[in-house]
Amino acid sequence: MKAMVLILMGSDSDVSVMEGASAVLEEFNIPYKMTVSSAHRTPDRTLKLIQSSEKEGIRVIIAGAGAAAHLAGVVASHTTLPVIGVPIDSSPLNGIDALYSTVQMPPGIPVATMAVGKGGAKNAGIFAAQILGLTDTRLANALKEYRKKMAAEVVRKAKKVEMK
Ligand code: RP5
Repeated sequence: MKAMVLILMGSDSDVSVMEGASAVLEEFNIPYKMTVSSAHRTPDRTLKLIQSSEKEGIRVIIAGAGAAAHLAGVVASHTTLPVIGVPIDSSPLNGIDALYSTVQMPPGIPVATMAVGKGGAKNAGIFAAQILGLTDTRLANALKEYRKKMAAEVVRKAKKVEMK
């Protein structure tokens, strides 16, 4: 099946975090591609990936990076596809650097910035599913079910805590 989401990350050292996004896409049966490209170390590769993604029919791009994280912003500057940014806590500043670099985009070039780290990557997958769900009833219904299951799980856990 043709990929609908591209997951990019700045380094292979980001993969354990970004798997939070790919796991969600798999759960919702959304075809995706995942690769490494750095805004700083491989700027040409990053541009080529964005250009080929547009041609291949990718609908959403998720970009995760740590440190002076410019990947999501650079990707957004080259495309009008929605870009979801995941700041990664991989540097001595524990992701505060990546958060500021990703979230503080200049007016005109938005990046939908998620929380720092694995939780943010998971939310990036869900947010991509929500975007695709706007034009896909099956997916929209699956997202509603996902919420219901999550709520049921909280109640189950609450009961366990109350029994203690
Ligand atoms: C960023 O620098 C990457 O996204 C990664 O989070 C961080 C460290 O990269 P490596 O030195 O591990 O390749 O560009």
